[in-house]
Amino acid sequence: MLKKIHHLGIAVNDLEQAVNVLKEAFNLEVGGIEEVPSQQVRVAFLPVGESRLELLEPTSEESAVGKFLAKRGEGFHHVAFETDSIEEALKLAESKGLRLIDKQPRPGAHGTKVAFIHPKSTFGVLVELVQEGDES
Ligand code: CMX
Repeated sequence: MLKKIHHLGIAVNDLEQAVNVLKEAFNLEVGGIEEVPSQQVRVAFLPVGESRLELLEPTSEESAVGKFLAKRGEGFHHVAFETDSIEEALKLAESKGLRLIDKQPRPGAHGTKVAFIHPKSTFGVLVELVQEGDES
């Protein structure tokens, strides 16, 4: 049901600075920068083979990423798994006792559908499920 690691999310204080460092140090392309108002973040995607890094900078201290940075500082924030059927993947995870943050998928960046699973039920790692849309 899961196809691959879609991306790894990294929380940063300064998006442009982080993009430049990783782009130059690892000779990566930058797939695009966009604001996701519903999550109160600005994000940049840097493709790495079939997967990518997602750098996340909060636009509000009260956002999920803003609170994460205040508490833990910059670093690994979440792993995102790509699935063909996000509804089925959510149903399975819930049936096995995982704590869903999103019971229903919601719109993510680049026309995707996304849903999060609480890190307390997945060994301290925040998990995102992603289903690609037609635009991505
Ligand atoms: N990874 C691991 N643990 C995390 C975490 C993360 N990314 N974010 C928070 N936690 C930990 C907290 O440190 C806290 O741990 P302790 O209780 O041991 O101190 C615990 O989870 C619960 O924290 P909380 O105070 O109850 O809840 P928060 O208000 O910090 O919210 C979470 C945590 C995961 C529910 C919230 O961040 C959330 O809903 N995340 C999903 C949405 C999201 O992360 N969006 C940003 C990405 C958007 C994108 O990719 O476009």
